[in-house]
Amino acid sequence: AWKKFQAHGFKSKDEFEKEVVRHVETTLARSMFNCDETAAYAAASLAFRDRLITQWNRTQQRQTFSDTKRVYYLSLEFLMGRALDNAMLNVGLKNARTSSSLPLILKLTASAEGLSELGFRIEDIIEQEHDAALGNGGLGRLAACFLDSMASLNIPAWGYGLRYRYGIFKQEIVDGYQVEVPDYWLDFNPWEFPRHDIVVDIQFYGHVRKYQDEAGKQVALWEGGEIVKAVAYDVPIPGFDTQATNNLRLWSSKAASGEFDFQKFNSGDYESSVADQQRAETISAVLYPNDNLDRGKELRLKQQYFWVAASLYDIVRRFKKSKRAWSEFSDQVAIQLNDTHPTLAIVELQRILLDQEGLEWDEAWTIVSKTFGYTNHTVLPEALEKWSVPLFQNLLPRHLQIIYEINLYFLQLVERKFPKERDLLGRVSIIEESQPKMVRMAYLAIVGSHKVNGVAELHSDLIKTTIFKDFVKIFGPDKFTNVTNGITPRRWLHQANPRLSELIASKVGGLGFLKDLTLLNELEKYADDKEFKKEWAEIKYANKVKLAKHIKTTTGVTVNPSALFDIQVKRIHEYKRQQMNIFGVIHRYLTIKSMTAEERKKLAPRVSIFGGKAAPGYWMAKTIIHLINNVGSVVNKDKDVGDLLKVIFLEDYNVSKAEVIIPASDISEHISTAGTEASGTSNMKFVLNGGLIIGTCDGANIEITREIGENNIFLFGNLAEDVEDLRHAHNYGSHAMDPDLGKVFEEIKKGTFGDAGAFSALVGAIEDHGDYYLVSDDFHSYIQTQALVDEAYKDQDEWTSKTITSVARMGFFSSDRCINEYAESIWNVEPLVPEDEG
Ligand code: DL6
Repeated sequence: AWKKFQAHGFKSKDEFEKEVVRHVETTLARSMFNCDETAAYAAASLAFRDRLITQWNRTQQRQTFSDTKRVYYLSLEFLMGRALDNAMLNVGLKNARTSSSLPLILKLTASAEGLSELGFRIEDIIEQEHDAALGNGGLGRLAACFLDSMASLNIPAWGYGLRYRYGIFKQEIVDGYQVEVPDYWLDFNPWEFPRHDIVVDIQFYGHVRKYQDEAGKQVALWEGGEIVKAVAYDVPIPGFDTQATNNLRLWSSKAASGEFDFQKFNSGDYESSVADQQRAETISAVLYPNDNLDRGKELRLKQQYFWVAASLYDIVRRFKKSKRAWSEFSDQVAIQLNDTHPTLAIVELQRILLDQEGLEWDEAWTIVSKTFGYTNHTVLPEALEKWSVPLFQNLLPRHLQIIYEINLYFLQLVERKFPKERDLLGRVSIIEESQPKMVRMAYLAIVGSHKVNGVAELHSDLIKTTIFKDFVKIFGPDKFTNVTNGITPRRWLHQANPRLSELIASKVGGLGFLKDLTLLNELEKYADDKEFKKEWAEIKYANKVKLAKHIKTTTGVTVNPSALFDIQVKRIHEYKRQQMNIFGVIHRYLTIKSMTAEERKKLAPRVSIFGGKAAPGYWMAKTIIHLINNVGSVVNKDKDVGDLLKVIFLEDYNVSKAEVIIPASDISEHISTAGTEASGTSNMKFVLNGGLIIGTCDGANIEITREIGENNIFLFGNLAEDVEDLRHAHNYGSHAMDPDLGKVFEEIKKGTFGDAGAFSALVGAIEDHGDYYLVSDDFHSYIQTQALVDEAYKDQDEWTSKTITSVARMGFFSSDRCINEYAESIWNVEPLVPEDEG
């Protein structure tokens, strides 16, 4: 294995060391004497990057020469996290077959030893890297896991996204409040290659002129307006245990002139001389920080068009090089729309084929609708994108015409199929007849795609029976399918939890499970093995000690690593119900306070850990953060309580922090109102890292239960099918508050956790305004189930067995399985195995 490793990694630690020194001295122009950790990180990354380039070039050439079908994954978010650790894992293992008795952590051989000889610890070097945080939450992280899986499975694929100058903001907690700080992640980024030769002109505004050409054909010409340039930046995506290295292309915006206006500058008009440039650069400046919320801002539509137009230009250019007929386009190209954000790509391809390539409408539309697949990630009405028609008319006049035409043909089809159903036409029209009229992007995505999928079974069923019900009737059920989400075991087990990964490898015949996660089922026979359980529990404890240290350094609070770590980390949102969690914590606090010393002794100590960002304009979510912090500052210094309860809010939750937090959980919370969380993916990460979960019957929790068994999960709460009736009852009948929740509210109102007024809206939403997220309805069952968790945790031996059994049964949740399903049932693409790996 070592020999094979040498083929594409570094031949020895000396070679790696030499490369690092070379980069320090030549690329960074520093001497080894003043090489600090930042410089060592830069040099190590550049050394690994050099290895990636060779493989990346080879993969691209092979894909081009073999003229194979490619997948293009269009996502406005890619939440990549750190790259160096991942590159080391993937490059370091190159060509070493995982099924063989591979040395367990090869990456440490060359890189760790090499760095150590230079005087650095590899962990400290990895810590230097700034997360690439070009996403909000689940949707963006899913895209990153998919890139890893596509490369690892040798699927020819490109990701296309935006190169935001500022990714998601950094969160600081000041006096218990969230404060947003810009994220200057691009200060130094060795993982991208600017492609100054790949520049695309993108047009906005202007008008459409229609005329007849010499052959008498109607032609539409989009004229005038303004041009902005899209510049490509490429990020290599190495596969694991393969040399295949795919590409993520991110577009950056630049003024068409590229320079400021000299005339204005010379006449002293300094400010406006740079205005055009700044306006152009604004397009790719910031990631909109909303998760599951659409705000309909013009700049966001500009971002969307800028990105899809540049990407399609690129895709079409690549196709045209093959000299194939247009009718073969969908044999060569599969485009997946990650939610509705890239839906304009459907319209843009139709425009290119009609206006630039001169195809007839039907011919063009057949190609378009065979090319696209659309993944829906939410049923929340506030997240379903709609754009105002006047906004569209102004920014993209030709696209609006095409949308109207798509809609016309679609409605004619509906009318033919269902001639008596006049209401249906209004319901499914892509144009909503509101004031102003709106373009319904999800409907456009459905009409223009050949497959539509949800991201977990319940979610895929829900979209078919609720928001897209009419479309199932029109197109038939086969157009709608499910692909349950998954996670990459490389990052979310091996990288985040190397000791657990090694222990598993020692029992399941090596690291092969990182490529075929179902091999984990071999572990099940160790669920009652004393020695194995001991090691397993020791690793969990060590991970908790590591998190406890992080908590101490970042919050100053000392937590006991033997306590039950109860974690909820995800975006803060009312539907995810962090408010229910903190109300439960207050209930626990009040219970402890009312207990005798004897009673307290019987309690399992708990640390309740929260983390997550609130969208800056989402006031209620910010109030939840405020309450968590205020409860923490009361509880954590209450001597009556001591170690029995600690409440922690971890600042600035992101991918690299998740890699420390997730392996340390005993229990994690996935407690959304049933029917609201499309899938969730952190639920999978927590279980894969040997934690149990408490959750509602929602999203992928349901399939996790199916796989790991009801005895290994703590489920509670109302079911999705009951939610509508309950809401109706709240609005039209009486809404009796749960008595325990009532006591919690009394305490908040008394001012125990600071100014009660600050939390009146949070409490009022439940007490007086319909309790839309059913917090009161589920509270009793939540508290009772938490009591079961306490009980179960007392039997550490049984708890450990449960976690081992659960991990053994998690094979289904690999993003490799997911990508195989997409490849087979949606994209119709085959892997292209690198030449010497076949
Ligand atoms: O599919 C990835 C992820 C799911 O796991 C989450 O349950 C879901 O909330 C999230 N959806 C969005 C939707 N945003 N938009 N648009 O982020 O997708």
